[in-house]
Amino acid sequence: MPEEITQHINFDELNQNAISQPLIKHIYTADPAVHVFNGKIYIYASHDIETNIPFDDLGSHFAMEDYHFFSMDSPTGEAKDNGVALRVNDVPWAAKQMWAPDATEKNGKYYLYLPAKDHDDIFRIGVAISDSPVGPFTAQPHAIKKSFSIDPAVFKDDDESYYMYFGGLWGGQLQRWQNGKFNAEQPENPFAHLPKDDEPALCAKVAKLTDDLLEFAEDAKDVVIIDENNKPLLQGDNERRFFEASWMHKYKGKYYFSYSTGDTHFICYAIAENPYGPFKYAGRILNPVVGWTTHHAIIKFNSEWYLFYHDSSLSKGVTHLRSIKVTKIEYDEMASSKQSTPTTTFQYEASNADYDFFCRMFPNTSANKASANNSRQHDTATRH
Ligand code: FUB
Repeated sequence: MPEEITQHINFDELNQNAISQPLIKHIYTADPAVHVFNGKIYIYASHDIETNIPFDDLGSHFAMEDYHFFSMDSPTGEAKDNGVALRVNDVPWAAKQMWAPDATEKNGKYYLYLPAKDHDDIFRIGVAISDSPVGPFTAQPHAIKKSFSIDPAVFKDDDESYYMYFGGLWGGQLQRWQNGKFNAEQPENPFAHLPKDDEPALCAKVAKLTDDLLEFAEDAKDVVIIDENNKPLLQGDNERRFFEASWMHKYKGKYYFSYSTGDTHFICYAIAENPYGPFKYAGRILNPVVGWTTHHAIIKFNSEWYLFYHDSSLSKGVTHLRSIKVTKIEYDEMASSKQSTPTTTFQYEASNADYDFFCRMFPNTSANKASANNSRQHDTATRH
């Protein structure tokens, strides 16, 4: 962690001006996946920890070992830590790096979906089950067959079908699965096997789940995001193309797929008529936050919409020590009704206020600068 580069930053001032404060301060938490079960809010989070693992662009320093999940009576209430819900040592197939989880409910049982590296250093996604939304969870002996990569987001549609959206580039290994099997060549190189800039972008994946929610009911399909000309986004379009952190929600009968653009640090979204897409690119939800990664969840609670996200403000810029926050969002119906292709359906000025302040702290910040420097080993502070 190159401390000297963050020394000029007044994090107290930055944090005071932030639109939201960390929900949880006694441990570091990240990658919120959030659901409302029986009228209560549950946050399924990564549990960030300090390690001695050197930074790299594979994210090896994100070496999380367990999960804690949180419950809230309302988005403005306290986030209660319900203790350790699952440890990596209790997952037979998993060796390390418990990254962003998600969960769902069916017939009174709770299903946790967890990505972790297996004993061959390959990211897989497994399931663990509990009678309680906060665990403890019991892991299935094997990962989901034909699962790969990271960041599962499980979406329950109105017809009671369940879909998993997943995938992540670089350390998330999605680029290693282009031919249906793991490409192990150049294991230390996060950029190996990526498409060229003028080729179609790698897509997140979607697969319907079996009735017991334990396996894929089909081979995973591409979540294609198309541009204003109905052409798939290109790999070089890194301010819009998918990188990681899938989330799905439904609004007025349409499917909203949202995701992180990774090395340009935006949360963007795209809209489709059905859960498989294609999804038309529609705009940004969240500008870059403090820290390299950005990851979010969108929920409806008591008729209002909320964005859960994380940043590294509490740790004063340490990119792998993050904290979950929440803020209200609104749909900008005016903007979307004026345009045949909506560009900004969400109104999230609060995020822009944060971003403006952030730009003043880091004067060279701009989306273009962010995209020019794509190294994951730097935190946001060191990028500028
Ligand atoms: O927490 C580890 C990784 O960082 C997640 O899987 C990504 O979405 C990013 O937030």
